Amino acid sequence: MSQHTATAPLSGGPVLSEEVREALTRGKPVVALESTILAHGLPRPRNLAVGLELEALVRSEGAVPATVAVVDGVAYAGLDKAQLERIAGGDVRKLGHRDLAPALATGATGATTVSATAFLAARAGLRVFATGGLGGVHREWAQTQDESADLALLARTRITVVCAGVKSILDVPGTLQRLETLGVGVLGYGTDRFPGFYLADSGEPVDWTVHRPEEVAAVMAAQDALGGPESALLVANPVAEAEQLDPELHDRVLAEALAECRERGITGQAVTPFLLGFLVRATGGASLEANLAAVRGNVRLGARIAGAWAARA
Ligand code: PSU
Ligand code: MN
Repeated sequence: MSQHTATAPLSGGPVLSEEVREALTRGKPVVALESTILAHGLPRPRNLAVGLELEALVRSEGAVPATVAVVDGVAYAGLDKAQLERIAGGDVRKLGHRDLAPALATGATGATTVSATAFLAARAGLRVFATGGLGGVHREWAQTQDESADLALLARTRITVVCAGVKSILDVPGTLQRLETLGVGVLGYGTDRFPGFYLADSGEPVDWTVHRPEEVAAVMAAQDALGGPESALLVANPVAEAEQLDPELHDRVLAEALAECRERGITGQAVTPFLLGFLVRATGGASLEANLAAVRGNVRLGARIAGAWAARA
């Protein structure tokens, strides 16, 4: 039996790889992984290597990876190598959850953002999802009203998202406020500070701190016991200080990136990839290394949380 034979979903959710389906049937830990970070957040060809590395990292922690994407109009949780290559190969769309229906109907191929990944993963019955940094409220919000669809979707999706906070290109206090308004729970993992994506500390506090995967699983169980609303749980896991981007370099280059974005009139879905790409170039790749360190840490922790969650069942 090949681990990459896709299986039709039971109830209209994404098509599962054989490996994911079997893990779900047996109550084994599974971690959903996002594909926009690969297709639109990381430069080629490194992105394909990273995609494979993240899947291997999940396996090394005893869990099964389920990378989510849409290929030729079909949504998948768990990609084979050829599908991952398609997503990493470039020229694929960026799909938020609102884009899923048109993508399916037109046979499009696209990478899923946090909102689309969380939606599809939850439909597949997955409970843990690891990514880099969430989308959120952009700094020019008062003019553009640009707030990522990630936030509203997470307010009504029962999934645990391990992230290094929200991308520091955003209005971090504004995003935290929106998460509070939307009723999305936030746990600091081993910290009482909200992480700053490339930085270990965004400068903002978090209200709740946990130190072990079992504690996260206990919070997830308590969410279910409460019975609603069906909101997500964010586990905010900081990048190690030794691996973070130099905070001074970060602040300087970010100011340049935001100015350039404004000058060029870049808006909508293009804003986040532009800013991330600008930072990579302007830091000589240092932001990329910090980004990858954060993602690796989140994927590892996601696998451990999935393990603790599976152990409760
Ligand atoms: N974090 C990264 N790289 C990324 C993203 C997050 O390290 O590319 C993506 C995620 O998929 C997130 C999206 O959902 O950016 C947010 O984009 P927008 O602001 O257009 O909603
Ligand atoms: Mn946006």
